[in-house]
Amino acid sequence: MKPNLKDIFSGQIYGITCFETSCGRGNKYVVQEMLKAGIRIIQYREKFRAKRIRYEECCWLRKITREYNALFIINDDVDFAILCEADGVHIGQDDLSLKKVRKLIKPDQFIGLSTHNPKQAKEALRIGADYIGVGPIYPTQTKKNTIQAEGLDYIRYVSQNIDLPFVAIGGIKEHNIAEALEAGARCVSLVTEITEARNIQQKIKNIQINFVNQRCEI
Ligand code: TZP
Ligand code: MG
Repeated sequence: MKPNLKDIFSGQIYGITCFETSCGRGNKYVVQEMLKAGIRIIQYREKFRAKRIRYEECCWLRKITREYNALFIINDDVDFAILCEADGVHIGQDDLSLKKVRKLIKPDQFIGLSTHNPKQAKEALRIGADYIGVGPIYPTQTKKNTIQAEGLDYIRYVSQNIDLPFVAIGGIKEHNIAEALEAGARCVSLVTEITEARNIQQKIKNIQINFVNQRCEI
């Protein structure tokens, strides 16, 4: 059975690997720090590593995420998602179509789709994405060749109009995450804010306080 993503995404940080910005620390170390600090959604996203290394890392990360009862999602590499038995696969607008990916994966695996504007969000709902990425919210250096930042209005639009779990992403930091939550995000990804942190667990704890504050306001 597919997991209930609406529940799982609620009040959560969505962790993403980025070896390039991890200050020489390996993905295994970085993800372990994320898991120890309580992150329960991990996406493996490596655009510049050799395929064999990516596969080995995915196998290892699948094992450790299971131990922590965390979701494991693989970006782009549908073949790895099948072989490693990831929980889900994340694709972008220019990747293999959602329909084709659906044909390849198991019925209990889910698909996340990156969206950058209301039109793409509506289309994601129509074609049956299980969750969507919403961003970039602010300018970011992490995703190459990405389109212009959409800003908080895009979070507001999705939270009010699109009945799908979503993760807000792009340029979100400890200092501006409150704005994203206030705009309606329940799940947020902060890639470099976490991978570049000297003390990853402490950084995550500082970020998590914002979710607690938000719950108190409700
Ligand atoms: N998708 C949209 S923006 C982005 C991805 C993968 C990168 C976000 O990285 P950062 O460091 O949080 O800006
Ligand atoms: Mg992609």
